[in-house]
Amino acid sequence: MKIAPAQVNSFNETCIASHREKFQFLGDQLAKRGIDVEHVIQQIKDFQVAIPSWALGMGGTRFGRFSMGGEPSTLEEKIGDVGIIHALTQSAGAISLHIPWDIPENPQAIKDLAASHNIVFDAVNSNTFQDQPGQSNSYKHGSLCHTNEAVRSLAVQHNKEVIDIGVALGSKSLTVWLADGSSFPGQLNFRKALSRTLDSLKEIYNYMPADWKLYIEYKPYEPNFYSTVIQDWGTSHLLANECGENAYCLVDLGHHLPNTNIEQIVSTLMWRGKLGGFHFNDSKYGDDDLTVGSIKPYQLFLIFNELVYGINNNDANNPPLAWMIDASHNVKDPLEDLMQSLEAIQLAYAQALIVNHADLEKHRAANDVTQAQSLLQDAYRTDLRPLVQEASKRSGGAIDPIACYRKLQIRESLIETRGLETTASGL
Ligand code: PSV
Ligand code: MN
Repeated sequence: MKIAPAQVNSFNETCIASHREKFQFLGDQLAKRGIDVEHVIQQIKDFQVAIPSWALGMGGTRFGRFSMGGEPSTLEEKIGDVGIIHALTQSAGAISLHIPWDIPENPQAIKDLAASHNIVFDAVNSNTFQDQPGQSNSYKHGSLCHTNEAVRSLAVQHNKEVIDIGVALGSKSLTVWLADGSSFPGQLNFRKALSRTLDSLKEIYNYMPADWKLYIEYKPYEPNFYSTVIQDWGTSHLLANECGENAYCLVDLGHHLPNTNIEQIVSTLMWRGKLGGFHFNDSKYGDDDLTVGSIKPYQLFLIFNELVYGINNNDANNPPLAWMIDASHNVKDPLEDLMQSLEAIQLAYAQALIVNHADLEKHRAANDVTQAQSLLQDAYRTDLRPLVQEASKRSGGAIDPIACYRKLQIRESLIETRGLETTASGL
């Protein structure tokens, strides 16, 4: 199903008066603080976040999964769902595919379908953490790090096939996340496992077209619980450096031990020009994959504050970043959940854009800790929702995307066409 611009416009008519009032008031307040409101709106309008093909259905835990109905079961339907989100928000103009969950049978047809929704293909993701039916060798004891050369070459070959699929779709990057590691002390020779992983990654890297980027994710535990081969950003950075200039670190917000200072990691990686992109989500305990901004919105703002600073002070030529949501939806409508995540990302970005870095540096130079802290909190505590809504409206999106989604009864229509008993591929 496709949402027509007229449907969004007529929804906007129902809330335009109260929106105008709030936006006018906020705009005046910000202008008095010397903030270029038009510039901030333009930055928000330009900001696009990719939706992963595996996050459009209900997720689940190892204890169970509760279906929502109307979930997409084919790649075509998944693209249709991203199209719905993009039509309502105008901020999700890309999809990221996980292979082999979503292998396009006819890449050109899939490309055309995506283009009809104004969607492009973001990074392609390989999967060497699950065995596929009929697979010659198992990934049970690792993939790119495996002790057996035959398994390593199977995993390398898979990554090469993923690159081929990406090339056919117009993707320009490959994201590698490895489950490789060990669950018990003694199981793995850390040094040899890392060295084998580097050799495998180099082979994948060398296969990529020259204008592609390799993003290397890290994660401290799960599904292995004693060690992972790429456990942290330092290891990812080491591997990226060894692979070459088109290899970068990818920060998934859920892939850190509790209380890790992620904003500092962002700052360091940008300083070295090695930050490739983000997987956004939120968490209370581990890799919970909750809605972005639902648990630690201040942390999200502090991360964006470092990103904006890094973008504006880009002496290391860090390339433009790849932005993607990597969340799971166990109890909420996935499309609503993704729109909540998008709003949280846009809000944190907008808040970071109104930080006066020149003043912040003055406070830092004077060691005025109180003022430095207050300056950041002041930006964070400014309610910029009307500004984000204005950006959406000006791009042709809904002032309130979730309210519009409900008004248009989209989930009901999806259930009507796809049925109640549906499962989307993914985790
Ligand atoms: C692993 O936890 C991860 O964050 C990686 O990005 C995977 O590719 C993704 O989740 C989906 O399983
Ligand atoms: Mn991830």
